[in-house]
Amino acid sequence: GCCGTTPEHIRAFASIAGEYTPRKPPGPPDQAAYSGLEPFVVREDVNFVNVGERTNLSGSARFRRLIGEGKFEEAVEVARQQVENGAQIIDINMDDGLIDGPASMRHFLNLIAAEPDIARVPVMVDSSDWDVIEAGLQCLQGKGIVNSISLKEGEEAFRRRARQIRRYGAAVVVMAFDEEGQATEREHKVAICQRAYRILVDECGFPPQDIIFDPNILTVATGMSEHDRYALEFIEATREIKETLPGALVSGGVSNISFSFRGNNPVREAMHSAFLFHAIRAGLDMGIVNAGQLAIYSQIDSDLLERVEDVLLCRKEGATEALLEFAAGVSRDESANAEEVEAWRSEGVEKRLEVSLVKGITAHITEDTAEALEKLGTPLSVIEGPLMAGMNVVGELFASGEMFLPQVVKSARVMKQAVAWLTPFMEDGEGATDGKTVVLATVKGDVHDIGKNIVAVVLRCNGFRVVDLGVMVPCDQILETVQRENADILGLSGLITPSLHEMVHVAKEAKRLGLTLPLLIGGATTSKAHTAIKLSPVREELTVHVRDASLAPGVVRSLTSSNLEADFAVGIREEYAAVRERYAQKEKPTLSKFEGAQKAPSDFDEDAASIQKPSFLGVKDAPVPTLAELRDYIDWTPFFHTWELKGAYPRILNDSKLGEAATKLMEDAEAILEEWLKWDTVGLVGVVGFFEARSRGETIVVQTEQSGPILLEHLRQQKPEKKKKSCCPPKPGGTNLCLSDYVAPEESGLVDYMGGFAVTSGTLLEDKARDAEDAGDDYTGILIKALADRLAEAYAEWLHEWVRTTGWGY
Ligand code: THG
Repeated sequence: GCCGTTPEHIRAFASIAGEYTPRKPPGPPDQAAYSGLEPFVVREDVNFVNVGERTNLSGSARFRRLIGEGKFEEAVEVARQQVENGAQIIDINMDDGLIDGPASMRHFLNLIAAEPDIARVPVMVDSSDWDVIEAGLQCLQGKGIVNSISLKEGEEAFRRRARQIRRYGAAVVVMAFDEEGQATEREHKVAICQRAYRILVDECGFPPQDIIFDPNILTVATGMSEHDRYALEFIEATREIKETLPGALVSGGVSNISFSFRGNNPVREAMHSAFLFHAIRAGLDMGIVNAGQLAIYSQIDSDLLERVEDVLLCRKEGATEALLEFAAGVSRDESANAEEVEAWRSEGVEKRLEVSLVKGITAHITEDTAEALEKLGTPLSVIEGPLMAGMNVVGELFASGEMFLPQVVKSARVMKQAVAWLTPFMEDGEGATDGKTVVLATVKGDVHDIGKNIVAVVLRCNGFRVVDLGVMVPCDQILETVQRENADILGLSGLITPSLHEMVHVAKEAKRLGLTLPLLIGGATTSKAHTAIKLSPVREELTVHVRDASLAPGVVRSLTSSNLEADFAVGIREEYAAVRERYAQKEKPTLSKFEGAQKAPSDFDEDAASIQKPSFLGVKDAPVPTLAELRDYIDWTPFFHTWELKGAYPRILNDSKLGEAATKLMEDAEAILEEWLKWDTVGLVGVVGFFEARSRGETIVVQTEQSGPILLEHLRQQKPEKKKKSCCPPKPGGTNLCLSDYVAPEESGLVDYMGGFAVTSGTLLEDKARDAEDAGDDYTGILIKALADRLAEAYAEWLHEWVRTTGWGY
């Protein structure tokens, strides 16, 4: 041709090239390989892959707090710390009921993508929610891992997810779940993995090395014998999976194994390391672990190791008990033996009073108080001397976090008993303290008072005079009391949202009357933001939000001290001004037009709506469960929150800081429940009703026998279309819903229904609580209320189940 190449040239090239075999283009690597900014190939010589577990909302209290507070930048440091400590992959989990999972996943992944030290490692996107996983996959650079899918919802769903993951080019963790649930035994685990392997490899085109099986690491040493073999079953399943499913990897969440020892890290770390030692020998390739916190197997204390392995390998009868006993010594030095416990009884009377107060022991309080009266001469010198000194110790221990609320309330009980014993010896008028006065009230419309009562007890312990007006207190009564008592501080409490408006009203009235005392705001519905934005601007004087009871004494002391008040006030004013500033600058959501929202298609589908008729119409007394039945429905976590022991039940019982206080509290609660179990009834009462209902636009029209139709009006969502910058397409519909859309519309001609119920556990227990409080035992009074609150919730739960299965039966 044109450049002078002749057929001779071509023949010459061909004869030279003919001596070589053609190059085979490389197929996919047969070793597992992932990547972040850098590739990570799991070569033969990689003994075990560390996956960092801490970037997990339910796996790290710190990470959860940071994400919950929107401090994503700080949360990124958790990821960095995992990588620095040797994580070769990081597992990221944003599953939490209150957090927008996909958005958080996206935001967090985008942030770490900009951090080369972190982004160099591959990411394992961990969620039980497909939307979160997909959001994650769309943000990953390189080749990540999906954690996880399973056969739990059958093969069809499994195949669909697997193919989607394959399209994103990710590897996948497959949990050993199937339609029957979680596999706990070797055979079942292996069978599920084998079935999943065939589907993935034969039908979905997965290379075996992109499959990671997780045969479920489950918690051992729980005290239930069914759990004894969990570690062994995992290890044996791992061995068999590695033998029968070529190319696939095996992984697991290692820290799960030791949940029963939460709070005791030395024991947990020994368990993880010993477990890994055996599991890796059986073929475990990878594990989700707290990177940087693995004990070295050969360095584990041999006594501890022996007991740990007895448990893990199920080597001995009673292994759990033996480890538990040993563990108690590993974490806390509970040196208090019986001799020491009694030793304090031979101390001087002042010291004995202090010990009784600090430990909350009432057994000796009258005899010791009597002795102190004899020694010091007057009741007042006993109260202002050793008793106040003891309470000051309590106050200091509380402030420094060494004592917790239930213990403080118990101390107050001891104090009250001592004072009650001394009162008959006092002259009239004696004992009236010159302490500052705090008026407390739960505002009109609100009946909740457990938290407020705790504040009252805590303030009294700190030497303040408290006038507690109780619940549902009208504004004028509150302000009259403030004037009459010449109060120094007014504290308002509220748990439900309408109380916020009532508080604004009280603040306005206080201003109108020219009352200049500072206002304290507390209770579940209140917040620093609401206080700063809605309440503070009402009056010149200070309004302070108090987040929890333990902070109340400090705030009250600052506000009533001539030394501290000025600085404290300046600090609060600046802080709240900043809150208002931020609020003012926040972008306010724009709403779409109501008419437009109304026109959006409703999801109501006549054919799909299979309307079930309730077993009766009208209102009836609800069935009442026995207390024994109800016990299983109790949600204990909020019970601990009431006492400012913040943590989830049951793990809080083993918490290194709160565990002891929580366990004692639980024992006291159980003792009361045991007592109640002996009664015929605790006074649960409920009513339940079902009614014909139809929807008319945003209105639900409810037919009642007595009073004709009742109209329930509802708001319709007016959310604007999702912003374009989000990387997922907006979901169709779903932004303009109204509660009425869930009831058949009138024009459908169908008859639909609506139900409701109301319950109380308070008809008898309220009196019991008052009896205890009248007897000077606030601790028991608050315990009873906190339990009654749990029983009401449990009854609602129980009744809801009854409605769904029996009363309505849909
Ligand atoms: N398999 C797969 N994925 C998983 C698990 C699994 N993901 C989640 C979990 N299990 C693995 N990750 C963790 C993370 C942390 C803990 C346990 C498992 C843990 N955290 C401390 C605790 O709860 O006591 C947190 C203490 C703190 O707040 O600092 O133990 O099995 N595929």
